[in-house]
Parts: sequence; C-alpha cells; structure tokens
Amino acid sequence: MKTVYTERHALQDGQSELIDGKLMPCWERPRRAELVIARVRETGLGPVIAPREHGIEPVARVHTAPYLRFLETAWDAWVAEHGAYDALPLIWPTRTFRHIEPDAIDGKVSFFAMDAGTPIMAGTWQAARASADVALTAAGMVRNGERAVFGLCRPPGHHAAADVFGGYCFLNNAAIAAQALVDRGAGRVAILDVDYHHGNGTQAIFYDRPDVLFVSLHGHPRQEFPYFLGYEDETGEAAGEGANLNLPLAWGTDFEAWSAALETGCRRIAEWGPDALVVSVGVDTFKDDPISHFTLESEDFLRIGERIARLGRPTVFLMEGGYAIEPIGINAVNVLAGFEQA
Ligand code: SP5
Ligand code: ZN
Repeated sequence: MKTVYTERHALQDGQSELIDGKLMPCWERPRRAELVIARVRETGLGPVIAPREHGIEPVARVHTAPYLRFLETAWDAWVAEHGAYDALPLIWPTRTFRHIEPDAIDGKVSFFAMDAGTPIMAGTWQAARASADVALTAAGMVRNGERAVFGLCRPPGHHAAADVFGGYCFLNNAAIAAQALVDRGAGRVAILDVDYHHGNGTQAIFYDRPDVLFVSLHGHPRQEFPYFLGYEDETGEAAGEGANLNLPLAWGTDFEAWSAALETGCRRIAEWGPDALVVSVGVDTFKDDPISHFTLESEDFLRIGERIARLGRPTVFLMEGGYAIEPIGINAVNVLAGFEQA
C-alpha cells in the first residue's frame, strides 16, 4: 500500500490545549506523524509519495467561504492584536446568542471554534492545507485504480464541520476526500470512522446527503467528547435519512464489544454498496491512550484492517487521532498491514 505524506504537517505545533481545566502541552503534536511514517518505512508497507497541490476548490466543496477566509487570515489578525502567541477562543456563541461573525479577531476565533483544545498558530493554515492535499492525493490515486492508499494526514480532520474548527481539526480531510471521490464519478461513497471520538464534523457535512454514508464507532456522547453529537438516533435527515449510522460505546469497551459494533457497521456498508470507502483511522481506541477509555490492544488493529479489507472496496485510509504517542506507529500501521494481509 502506498502512503501519501509531507513534512509540512510539522507547521502545526501548538503550545497548549485547554484540558481538565488546565493549559497543557498539545497531545496533537508533530511527533505523532513522525512515528507513523517511521513505522511505515520500517515495516516496508510500500512507497511513500508526496502530495500534489490541489488548490482551494476541492476544499471549498466542503467548507464555507467565510470559514476558509477566517482560517487563512486568522493568524495575522491575531498577531496584530495580541502578538505571536497561539490563538484560542474566549467565549462560545451558546443558545441565547446571535450567530453573526464579528469583526474583532477574538470574536471570530470564538465564532468558528468548538473547543479550546485547537490552537491556531503561524503554520496552521499551511499545515491544514497540506493535510487536505494528502487526503486529496490519496483519494485521487484510489479513483485512478489503486486498491487502497494511506493518507498520513496531520492535523486530523473529522471534528471540523463546514464552518467549525476544533478537536485538533481545521479542515475535514475525510469529507474533502469523500466529496472529491463523488465529484470524480463515484456514485456512492461510505465513510467508516473508527476514531475513538465521534466524527461530528463529517456527520454534519453529509447529514442530508443520500450519496455519502457515514458510519462511526465512538465513545458515547453522554460520556465522551465531543458530547453534543453521536447518539444512535441520528440517522440522517431529508434526502440523507438512513445514510448515517452511529454506534456509541461505553467507557471501558473492549475489542470483543468494539468488533461486534464494527461488524454491524461493516454490514451496513456492504448493504449500501459504495463505489469507494474512506476510513477515518484513529487509534485512540488503544488501551493506553491518555485521553480515551477503550481497551484495544495493538494486535486488535490488525483485525480491524482485515475486516475492512473484506468489504472489498477501493479504500482511502486517512489518519485521525491517537495520543499514546510511542506506540502510534505500530497501532496505525497495524490497521494497514491487517488490510494488506487479508
Ligand atoms: C482527532 C481527535 O482525536 N480529536 C480528539 C479531541 C479530544 N479533545 C479533548 C478531549 C478531552 C477528554 N477528556 C480527557 C481527560 C484526560 N484526563
Ligand atoms: Zn479521536
């Protein structure tokens, strides 16, 4: 399996995230991708290829123009106001507020943010664009006949909605890839999200769409971030009714229960009969993940890849979360190796 990768991910290197009431070093850090690419090379998974620049058009198929304008200009506006220190939101437009984009940069950051865990810094826009280019290049290769490609995206994407950043995500790489597959003639695309967290952004982007099925296994929103989406009664709306499947699982879920949910998700995908599959590969389901509560072992990731391979669809794997940093390479590449071995 070929891997698409660029070192430009390292341009996103935030200082701190708000977690447990404290500003702590960002879990989502460059070393994550460095360890995954090292493992790709060490195991001889296949050639490593640089992404092709795709321009803003395929990104704008998923994200709104005001949001992209904000992301592109936020750092300069923030520096002009506050100096060169990471931008984080200050206030959220909750239920009783108007949803109007303010002029002030502090207000803009707060308007577009869903959390204070996702700092905007000097290289954020470039890193996010490079990550989307990785996803688009991988999708293009699959559309051109590769059976499967690994897009080593960083920063991740699945929490980012059409005009929302957060959960360490800015541009929704999986959604951009799925939309590109549709735009290049795939009639139906399925997205399987195995990250520990619900892919709220991906779900929201395709919620009313009949051509993109979203299936997600994740910590139950009653217990786990992002808390406000990911329940099983969210089945899609309007023309998209029936094209969304959430499989929320309780803290402490082990691989036996987790893989039973994967079986349910894979059966739905098989019935759906997609022309292509996008997999949001998070390995924060791992037992030692510092911010998560499932108990998967490293070998279990091989089984995940094997099950996905049995779907027999052209498959784009895209990196999402995973914060047990040292074993992240083993766990992520195990998914891909399991797929290849099947
Ligand atoms: C892409 C991705 O995996 N984003 C995840 C974002 C998670 N953000 C913080 C979640 C905090 C949950 N509580 C952690 C308690 C650790 N002591
Ligand atoms: Zn996650």
